[in-house]
Amino acid sequence: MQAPKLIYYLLLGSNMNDPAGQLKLALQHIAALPELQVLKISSLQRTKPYGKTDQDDFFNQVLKLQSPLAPEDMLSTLLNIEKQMGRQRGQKWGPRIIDLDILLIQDMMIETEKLIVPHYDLHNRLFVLELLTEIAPDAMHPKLNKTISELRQELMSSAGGNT
Ligand code: PH2
Ligand code: MG
Ligand code: MG
Repeated sequence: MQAPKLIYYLLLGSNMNDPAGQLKLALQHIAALPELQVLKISSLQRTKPYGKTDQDDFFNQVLKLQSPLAPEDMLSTLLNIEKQMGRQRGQKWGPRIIDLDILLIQDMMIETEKLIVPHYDLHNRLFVLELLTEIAPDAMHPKLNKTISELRQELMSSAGGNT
């Protein structure tokens, strides 16, 4: 029997060595895998560094994928692409050549040592909500019980916005 397919939303990020080029390369890696089917692609945006602000601007993009891979297998597939692209594991918030994060997997809620879904901080990051709103405004955040566009509205009207 074939494994049921899951819908994944991923965040691509880079702020080193031609970040826009790194995102294109990451997308090629993803599209080349037969078990990953790219359904939608957001625009590619230059974003101010969130968190540790004394580093170069990032480029970010969000993808919608369909895949029979289980969440842990998707995670290792993404980590493997990061490794192939030369990612070094340094400081948690430091510059990175590529970061491939799982944002949402349908209405799944996962909290293991390796993986937290929905992404633990997605509702606090305006650049993530802006990009997700382009391709999934009505997707539900299963833990907060709000849609992506509601979360974006909320964050924009809250004091501080992107801080
Ligand atoms: N990723 C981080 C920390 N800060 N800032 C932006 N603009 N984009 C990112 O992808 C990003 C960040 C940790 O993964
Ligand atoms: Mg990240
Ligand atoms: Mg990551």
